[in-house]
Amino acid sequence: MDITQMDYAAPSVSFGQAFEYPQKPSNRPQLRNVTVRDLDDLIRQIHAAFDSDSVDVDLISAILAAYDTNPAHWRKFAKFDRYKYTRNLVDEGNGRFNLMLLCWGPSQASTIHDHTDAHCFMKVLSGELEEMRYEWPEGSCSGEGMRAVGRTPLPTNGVCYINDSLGLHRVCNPSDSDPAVSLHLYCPPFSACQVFDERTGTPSKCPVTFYSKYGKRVKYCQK
Ligand code: 2CO
Ligand code: FE2
Repeated sequence: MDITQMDYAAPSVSFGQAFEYPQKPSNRPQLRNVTVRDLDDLIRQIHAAFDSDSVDVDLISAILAAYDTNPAHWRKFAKFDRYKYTRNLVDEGNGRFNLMLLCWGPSQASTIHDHTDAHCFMKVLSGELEEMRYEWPEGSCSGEGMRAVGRTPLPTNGVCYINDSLGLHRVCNPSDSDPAVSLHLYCPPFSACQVFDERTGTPSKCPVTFYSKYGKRVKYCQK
């Protein structure tokens, strides 16, 4: 049996003093009983969860779900723009993942996009978001409209996961008065993705840029 698949929980029957439980050979957190104190603890636990060759989607989702949002933890990263939602880098995950805050003004929305073969986890930290899922368009320029396959409201503290095999999505802040903030983890990091025209399904490439890094506004030079 693969040792990484063993169950490390205490057995329900007692074997007496002599029995020793098998020890997990890493600092990786366990799926059961995940508790998260604050954003620093969340980041520490996510790093520990990535201390492995594989990505454990259930474990990362459980760690994100266990964090009870508190603006005092993440306010310094939350920067809004009046015209477009922003990406604000929080942690570069030793090159394995990017963790960022996305700040959504009232009614701001993404385009329909893919995730460049990466895992995408998101957790709502403030306000509410809505995810609309789509099928991949048939052929690259089918001329057919995009097919929506699900709409999921994401309340504060809600967690959601997507990758390209599950489809495409558009995320929006459905409120026309309140802002929203979400925490996103992309593994591996990517600097461009495909966006899709909802009417035709036509894809185009779009850069994935940061509005701020570690709380400091990034200035991009205009050529
Ligand atoms: N992936 C989008 C972006 O980084 C946000 S939607 O949630 O994955 O712009
Ligand atoms: Fe996305």
